[in-house]
Amino acid sequence: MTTTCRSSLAALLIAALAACNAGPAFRSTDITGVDYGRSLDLTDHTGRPRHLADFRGKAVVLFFGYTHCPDVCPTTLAEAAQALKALGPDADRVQVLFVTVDPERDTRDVLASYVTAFDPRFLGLYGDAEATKRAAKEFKIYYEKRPESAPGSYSMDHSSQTYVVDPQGRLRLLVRQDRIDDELRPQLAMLGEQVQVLEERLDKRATLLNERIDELAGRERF
Ligand SMILES: [Cu+2]
Repeated sequence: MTTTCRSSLAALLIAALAACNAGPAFRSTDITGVDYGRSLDLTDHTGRPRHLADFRGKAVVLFFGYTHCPDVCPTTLAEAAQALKALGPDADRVQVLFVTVDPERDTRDVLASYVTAFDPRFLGLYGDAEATKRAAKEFKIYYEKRPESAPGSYSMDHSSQTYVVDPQGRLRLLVRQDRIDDELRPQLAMLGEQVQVLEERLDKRATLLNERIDELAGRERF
């Protein structure tokens, strides 16, 4: 599982956002409760130190790759961009993170122009060799330099899975490559409905809470 990292990101987004049991069954692997993928300490392409906790409140779509990747990474990023577009305003609840496994060539500037070309909301993350190793290990990502015929040139083998971390910061899904693109639209539609239901529920709760506060405040006065 080292060459392609194409996956149906929409499925991930939906599953991560649909934080209720009534949601549809997703084909991605539910890895809720695993003891890895709990932290991430890297720098984003604007130079800001980033931790997984920074993204609480958003579903995080996380994958590891490198900008010289000839096919897999650009395909995945393009798919992610498409998924965000299809989410419309709900895309504000999603953060796509692209962690480079090739920090030697993927400098901050390279990452910045690469990821934002797909979607300006994407964040590229990088670290030094040690930090990269730690991040990859934490998420069980394999990567290795593969020298090519031209002197000094190389490609990177890397694991192809994409992860989804839920808005509470818990690693929830592992999505393997080659997920069916056909699922994209219908699942996005489902997501839209579920988000709406959740929002209505929250609105209702907020109203009830406000009424209760008013009631208590009223009592205090007498
Ligand atoms: Cu790649």
